[in-house]
Amino acid sequence: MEDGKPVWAPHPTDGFQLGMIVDIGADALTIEPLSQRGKTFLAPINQVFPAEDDVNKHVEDNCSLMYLNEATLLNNICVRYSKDLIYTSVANILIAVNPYFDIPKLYSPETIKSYQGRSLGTLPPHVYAIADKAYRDMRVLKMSQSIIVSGESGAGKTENTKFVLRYLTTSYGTCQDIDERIVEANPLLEAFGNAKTVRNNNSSRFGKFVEIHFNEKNAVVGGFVSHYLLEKSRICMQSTEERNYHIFYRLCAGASEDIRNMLHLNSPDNFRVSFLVDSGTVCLDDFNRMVVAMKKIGLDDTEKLNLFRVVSGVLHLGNIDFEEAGSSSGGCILKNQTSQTLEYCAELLGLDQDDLRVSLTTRVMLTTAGGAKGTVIKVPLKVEQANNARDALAKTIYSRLFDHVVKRVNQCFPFDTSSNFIGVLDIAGFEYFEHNSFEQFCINYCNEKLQQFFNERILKEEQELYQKEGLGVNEVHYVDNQDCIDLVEAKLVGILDILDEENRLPQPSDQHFAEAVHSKHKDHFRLTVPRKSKLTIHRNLRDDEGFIIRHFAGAVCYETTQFVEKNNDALHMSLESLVCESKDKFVRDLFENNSNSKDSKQKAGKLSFISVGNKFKGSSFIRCVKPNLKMVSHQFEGAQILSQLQCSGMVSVLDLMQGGFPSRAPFHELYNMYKQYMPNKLTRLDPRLFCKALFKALGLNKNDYKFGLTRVFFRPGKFAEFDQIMKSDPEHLAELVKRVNKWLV
Ligand code: AD9
Ligand code: MG
Repeated sequence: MEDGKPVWAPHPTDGFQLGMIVDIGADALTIEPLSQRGKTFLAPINQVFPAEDDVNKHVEDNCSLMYLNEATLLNNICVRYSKDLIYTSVANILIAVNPYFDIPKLYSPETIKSYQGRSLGTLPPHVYAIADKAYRDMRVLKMSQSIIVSGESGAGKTENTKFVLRYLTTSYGTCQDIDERIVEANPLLEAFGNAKTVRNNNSSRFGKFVEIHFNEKNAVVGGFVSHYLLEKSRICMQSTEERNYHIFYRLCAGASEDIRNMLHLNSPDNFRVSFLVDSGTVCLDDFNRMVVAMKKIGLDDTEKLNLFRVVSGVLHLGNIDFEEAGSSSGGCILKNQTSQTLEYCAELLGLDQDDLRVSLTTRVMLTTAGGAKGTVIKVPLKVEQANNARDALAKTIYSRLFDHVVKRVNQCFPFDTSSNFIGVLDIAGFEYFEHNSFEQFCINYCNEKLQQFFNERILKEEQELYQKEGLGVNEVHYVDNQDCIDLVEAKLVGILDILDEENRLPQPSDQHFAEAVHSKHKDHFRLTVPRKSKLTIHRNLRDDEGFIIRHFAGAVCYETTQFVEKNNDALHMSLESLVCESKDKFVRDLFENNSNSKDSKQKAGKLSFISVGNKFKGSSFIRCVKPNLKMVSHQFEGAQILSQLQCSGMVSVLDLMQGGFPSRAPFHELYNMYKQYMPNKLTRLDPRLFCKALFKALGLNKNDYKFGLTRVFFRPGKFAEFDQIMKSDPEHLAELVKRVNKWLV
């Protein structure tokens, strides 16, 4: 950064603002904003970045900017977004800003055609360019590929995933039917796995990995979907202005009268406030769209009714309420004994009414007391315990149903053999809210693993590019996050194992768990006690109420209340055997493979595909960005976009790239940029020689740049320095030309 040149300095809402450095202190700079001359403010040195000469210029790949830093990245994305150019790349990583409106022709069949077979970088950045790269790499390298789509809720992950799937199936599919099914599986999965939240009206509450399989001729033969971490708590409780899974409302509003009578459904308003709060408006079209999708993927009426029946059963289950029994037993009974709720619920789930009532209000225990070892006794449950039992049952049934939907979807695009596949991962990005619980802990752990994968890949790609271009540079240094991953997943001492251990205690408690975490990791760099920490703004928690983890994307304070319960979502014995012995075969089958995984690492969504990461030769990354919280078009909220770039690891990737040669310019571009300043003799050379001669004459420091086969690579900031020399005063330039001439002789 030099005197008299504008810099990017922090701005509370825009992220960055242009300003001039007017004074340099020990660790802060005094900045005068360009927009408010005469006023100054202080900014930490590490948050002030050099700006490009022309801040209105935009580039398709951020690496062709003279300065690659978080401020120029944000500005470039902003300038492009204002022109409805939502895709931008940073080397091979695609950044996608959600436009919140349909940009004409952006996804048209013509656009699809235009990207087929074209190398990355030859056309403007697009999700199709990434999809085609994956396809071509798969074909050439004969290796499966993955595309990892991430971003916060509402950033456009699911939409971009769908564009990738549609692109691949329409471009490289053969059999109409399978292609259509792969695309049509989405409305069905979304009906059962998506819900309206404050962040997104159609928020996916599960992660998925969709594989498109190809035969040896590289044509689509089938697909496979894996899912992770369905949010179960939503089934029984939703935050204000949020809703339960779409299917509940659609079924109540859209099903024919016959079906509604059969399932004893009236309107969503008749259901328990805590299961279906805010019924909102339900569009009939949504139901019809879902039914069409079911038909297209081959579900017959029986199967459809099976799904509807269980959903209704869960709804009626939610209507069951308890009150104190009023006897000395301390137990509870069903409220409103006259209502038919219990009857309906039992009927729909194929259970015996009395068995269901007993199982909800008592639990079976084996006593070991008084020598009468192994005696079975029925312990009455308190109201709260019965509520918990009911909720646990609802959650278990619904999540089993969701497993079934995914399994069923997979049956509709089967394949016998496949040579390779392209997998697309659509999973929630790094999250931190005012209150963070077990769900955020699991998501962030996943993201921590993904970040490691991301870093390793990008690092590798950088190194491969350097190698391909013959740079003779192999090392790029960066900070890795293995210590954070270990903190969570290490054997015995990792937080997940500590939690499992807690679950095995006779009287597990959240407090004891939190204390155990702190005592096992007293001086861990990544872990802090909430009370003492200056790391983040959070509620005042005691050590036994939570912990703070310093993630790659920032510090998050987790409140540990309910960690134990959420980790152990097993049903109590009597409920478990009740549903396993349902008279309804469909319900029974849902519980067939009853290997309810007790391993928290699996539950936390340890992404199996990462563990088999070596199977993939290549991975592409799409980082989705949400432009504003209002979910409207044409509004760019810089500061919160900057924070998303940090959370998605983009900023740390910029840091990683700074360890190498982040700015690149092809020879012909440099030639075109500077030929006007150079003598004719030089411009007659081909672009590569032109550049060689020029750099030689300038006497640039050899460590600052490298010549590759097709382009020049610059150390951070050196491209701009070079540019400045080239555009310096005429006297200097004349001197330069003389030197070039001398060198050419
Ligand atoms: V969540 O983590 O599942 O809550 P996503 O998946 O990141 O979230 P989603 O893809 O569902 O977000 O996008 C949210 C909404 O933004 C969509 O329903 C569309 O209305 C809108 N959207 C997203 N991408 C595009 C786009 N490329 N063009 C137009 C878009 N609209
Ligand atoms: Mg989604």
